[in-house]
Parts: sequence; C-alpha cells; structure tokens
Amino acid sequence: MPLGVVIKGIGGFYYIKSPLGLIECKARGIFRKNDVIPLPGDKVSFSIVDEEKKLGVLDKILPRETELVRPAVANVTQLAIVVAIKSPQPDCVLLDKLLITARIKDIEPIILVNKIDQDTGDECKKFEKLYGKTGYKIFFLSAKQDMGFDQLTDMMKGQITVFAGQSGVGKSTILNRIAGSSLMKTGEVSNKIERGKHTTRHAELIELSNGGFVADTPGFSSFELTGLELNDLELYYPEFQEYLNNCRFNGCSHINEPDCVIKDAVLNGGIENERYERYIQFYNLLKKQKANRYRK
Ligand SMILES: Nc1nc2c(ncn2[C@@H]2O[C@H](COP(=O)(O)OP(=O)(O)OP(=O)(O)O)[C@@H](O)[C@H]2O)c(=O)[nH]1
Ligand SMILES: [Mg+2]
Ligand SMILES: [Zn+2]
Repeated sequence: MPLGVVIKGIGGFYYIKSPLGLIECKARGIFRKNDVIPLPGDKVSFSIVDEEKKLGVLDKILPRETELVRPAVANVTQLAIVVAIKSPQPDCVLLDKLLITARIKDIEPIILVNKIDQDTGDECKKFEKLYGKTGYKIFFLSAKQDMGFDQLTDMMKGQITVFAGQSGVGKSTILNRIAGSSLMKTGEVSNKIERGKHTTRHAELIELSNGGFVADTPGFSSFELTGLELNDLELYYPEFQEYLNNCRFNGCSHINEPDCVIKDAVLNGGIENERYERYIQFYNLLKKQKANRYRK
C-alpha cells in the first residue's frame, strides 16, 4: 500500500502528498466510527481507486509522534514563534507560554523576531539579551525588506513547522516569503485544493522546495498553560537547568524559600529577571489551577 502525508483535510476529503502525486482520498468509515480524524501531518497508507484522476481511500494512520491541538496538526517537529520587535509590542507572556508548551509536546521551538526594519534603537539587542540565555535559536528578520531568510529557510528543511504568535506580527508575510518560489512548484496542490477559496480555518501544510512543510495559523492573544505539573515548571526553563537541585530545600519553588540558587542567579544576572518574574506568574497560575482541581 502506498504511503503519504496528509496535507489538508476539507469536507471529508483528505489530500495526500505521495510519490504517486497528490491523491484525493476519502477516509474509510472506520475512522468516523472510532471518532478518529486524520490531521494534516499524519503519515498514512492509502489505496488507489482511480489512478488517472488520482483518487483513493485513506486506509490507515501511522502512529503520531506529536500532536498539536491548535492548530490541529500531527507530527509537528518545530514551532516557529513569531514576535514583532516593536509593533505590536512583543507579548512575552504569550511567547513564554508557547515556549513551554512546545517543550511539553516534544516540539523544538525557534523564535522569529520580525520587523527589524522598525528597530530605531536597541530593541533587537535587548531582545537578544532577554532570550539569548534560553539557548533557543533566534532569527532576526524583516519580511518586508527580505532580511534574514536564507538561514531561516534552511531551518525548515526536513521539518514540519507550525507558525504561531500574536496577530499582526507577520506570520503570513514570513510564510509567503519562505514559500514564495515553491508555491509555484506546488501548483498541483493549489489547483486541486483551490487555495484561497476556503478561509483557513483548517490547517494546511505547504510543501517547500527543500522538502520541509510549513503551516500558518491565525494569531491569538492568550491561552491557558496545561499539561504540566506545578513542580515541573522549572524544567521548561533551559537557563534554569544548570542551577537546579542546589537550593537548600528539596522541591524549592524558587519563590519564597531562603538559600535559593535560582534567586541568586537572577540577582547575579545568570537568569534574566523578566523571565523569572513570568516564571513566578505561571507558577502561581498553575497553583491556582491545581487548587481548583482539588476543590471540584
Ligand atoms: N514594517 C514591517 N511590516 C511588516 C513586516 N512583515 C509584515 N509586516 C506587516 O505587518 C502586517 C501584519 O502582517 P501579517 O503577515 O498579516 O501578520 P500575521 O502574523 O499573519 O497576522 P494574523 O494573521 O492576524 O495573525 C502587514 O501589514 C504586513 O505587511 C516587516 O518585516 N516589517
Ligand atoms: Mg496571518
Ligand atoms: Zn530555589
């Protein structure tokens, strides 16, 4: 049975990119019966029904390695979190939540700082200082002036990358620039799916000429941190790791306890104060969530 990757699902049809071309498939009834919905990014096996018209039936979904809920995409390997350097002002609460969420789901985050053409002072430097210690890859871009794209496009190679972030930061503009030349080459996809006719409520993977897949998402402003235990929050801060386990108290929350190496590191500049402040904010939020869970 041939194998392929679901690019998009719409109205009960699934478009599967495969060595045989783009195949339009219906899913077998068993999926609906079991309440399983094939997602973009799913690796699947299918059977050909009409070779000429490239029609088939989606038979089986291979086990998912990762699963994002919003957007609903399977097997995402990379989350590109986009902020604008100045307008709109970076929402670092959202950024930090997205960084944590990516790691919870075993997806590698990268940070894209867009609109650097609007940096009139030292905003980029400030951002670099604030997030450099996380060790996450940071790309400084201007989608408008086509700056910073060679390296970024290389990062998409062999990955399934989802773009996320606030509204208006330039996600779609960046994606169009990255996909630009390859959008032509994937004309096969555009004709068949009639790109643009449907509003993008459903995620769609776009294939790049270097073999990577990318997906856009509409901007959003906030979401709840879930899927982690209160005491594990510290594990999602890469710059905390070298200090952990050296506090006086086991299970130190790094907030009010004495002899806390995390607090020391914040004072000594080993950890950025702003990142730490948001850690406290998230810690308290998770604590409240936990209390509410027990009350119910
Ligand atoms: N100055 C400047 N403007 C940019 C740049 N990139 C995008 N823009 C502009 O920013 C605005 C928003 O860009 P979009 O690509 O629509 O932003 P988005 O993140 O997709 O927004 P949503 O789809 O609402 O989430 C548009 O007017 C773009 O032209 C840039 O590098 N510099
Ligand atoms: Mg957009
Ligand atoms: Zn501590």
